[in-house]
Amino acid sequence: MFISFEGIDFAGKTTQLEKLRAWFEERGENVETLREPGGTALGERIRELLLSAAHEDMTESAELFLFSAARAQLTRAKIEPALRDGRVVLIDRYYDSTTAYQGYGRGLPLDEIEILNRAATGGTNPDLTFILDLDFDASRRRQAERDDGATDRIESADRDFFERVRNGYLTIADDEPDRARVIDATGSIETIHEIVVRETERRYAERKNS
Ligand code: Z5A
Repeated sequence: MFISFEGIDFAGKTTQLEKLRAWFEERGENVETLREPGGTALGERIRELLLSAAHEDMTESAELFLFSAARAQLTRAKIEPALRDGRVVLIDRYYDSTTAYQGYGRGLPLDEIEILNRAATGGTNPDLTFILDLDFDASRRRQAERDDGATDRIESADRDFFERVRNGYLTIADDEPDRARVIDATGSIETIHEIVVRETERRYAERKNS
């Protein structure tokens, strides 16, 4: 199975991914956990370029191509081999992040993004995507509780940007109800985990029977 976690920053993606990893491992599954951008040596270098505040002048299309390049590398080098080996792949962000952030957020043409997403992934799509839905104020409250207080290049965008991104995710979920499941990210960590597990079990059973 291939499962992605999406949502604005501080929605709790990493927290839920780790809990689902533990759940699969308790069931004897071999799990690969990955994140975007990153997950390969090249991808981690691209991540540094993308998030560094030193690149304030990065153009929107350069940003789009860098995210796509990191994804192409990760898909070929890690995701496809892991799926071929029968491992479960859990990923913190995948191509929906590009649709939400560069498409709905930055306003780049969605049809062009769709073509790039397909080229970068070669059609390797998640079986299931959890969209953790959180509003901007709640995200910033969680950020304020974080110790280091550091803000990367993308986190420093304004409220309107993050509201467009959030609404973009909700549109993706409306467009693809079979794959994408929206979860209210203000619930407790345990409540959200229970929803994630329930939905995963349902999809897991469907796949076994198909
Ligand atoms: N980006 C893009 O623009 N285009 C793309 O194609 C891709 C990415 C792939 C990557 O950032 C940035 O790149 C990101 C999108 C953009 N920018 N933004 N903004 P990243 O990978 O460094 O980080 P992130 O994914 O945005 O956020 P994060 O800080 O890793 O957040 P998270 O994984 O969603 O949350 P968390 O680490 O699990 O939890 C955050 C805190 O909240 C932590 O203290 C938790 O204990 C707490 N938490 C978690 N769940 C709860 C609940 N349920 N209640 C209360 N508190 C909670």
